[in-house]
Amino acid sequence: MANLPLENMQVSDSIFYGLDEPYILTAAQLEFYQQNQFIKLKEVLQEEALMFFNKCITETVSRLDKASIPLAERSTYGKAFIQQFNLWREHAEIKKLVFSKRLAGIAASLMQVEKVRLYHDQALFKEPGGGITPWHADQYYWPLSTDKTITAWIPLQHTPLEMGPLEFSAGSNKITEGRDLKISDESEEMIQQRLKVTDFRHVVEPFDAGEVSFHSGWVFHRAGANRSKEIRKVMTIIYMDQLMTLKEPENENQRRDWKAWCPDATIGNVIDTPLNPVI
Ligand SMILES: O=C(O)CCC(=O)C(=O)O
Repeated sequence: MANLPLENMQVSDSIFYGLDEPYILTAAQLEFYQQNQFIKLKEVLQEEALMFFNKCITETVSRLDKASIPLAERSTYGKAFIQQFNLWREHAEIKKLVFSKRLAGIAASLMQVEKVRLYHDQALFKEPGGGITPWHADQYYWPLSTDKTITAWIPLQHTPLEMGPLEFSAGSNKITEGRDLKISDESEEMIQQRLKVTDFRHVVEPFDAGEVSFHSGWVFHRAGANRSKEIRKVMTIIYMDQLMTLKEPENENQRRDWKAWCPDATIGNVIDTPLNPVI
């Protein structure tokens, strides 16, 4: 595993202890998640930790990113963000964030499971001028047998509206129409129309530094374009119930995900592989 030089970066040990300190959720917060299938939580990460991981993750994404296609020539999906995966395997410090017991504890409490297992992580960097992330539900991509899945969306800086923070359609996991759509112009249009018909609240808010959101695999979400001059840097960690089993893939994307995130897993069995540790 490469340990990149983090020049001039003095960090106190407290940021690493902080990663494992419990974050106590109130009964009202747990109830909110049950109702809406997403939640935004403030002060999950300290400012110093955020600056440190911003630097580690930025360096790692720059090292791995080979795509140099100009924005204008990319598809809607390609314009939405630069994407790099499983950074925990690339950098020892990033592994500490991905394996944070504080984040995993929140995920387990919200999903009401005893422990969570890692599905994978991904960095999502929306460039200045980068386009929208169309409406979608993540679980369309996942060959996972239950809905006990959750993503921690961790902005690595304060994220005002003009940068394109994550937006949620509160409680929209209740509708099944649109679940079969991959991220595309079609998903943006069809899901937007469907969500308008029902009274789901569309939540569009900035994120403070240190604020983290959690959303379930079937809740619809999107993000606006990045109209700022800065890159919108986000790290995500995708967790599943430790007892999650692999299902027969239902589309090509699920087959691809199986190969990429849990190639040693077998259909019908718990996804207990070296790439999917319990945290
Ligand atoms: O960061 C974005 O623009 C979209 C993120 C997303 O869809 C997700 O984390 O599930």
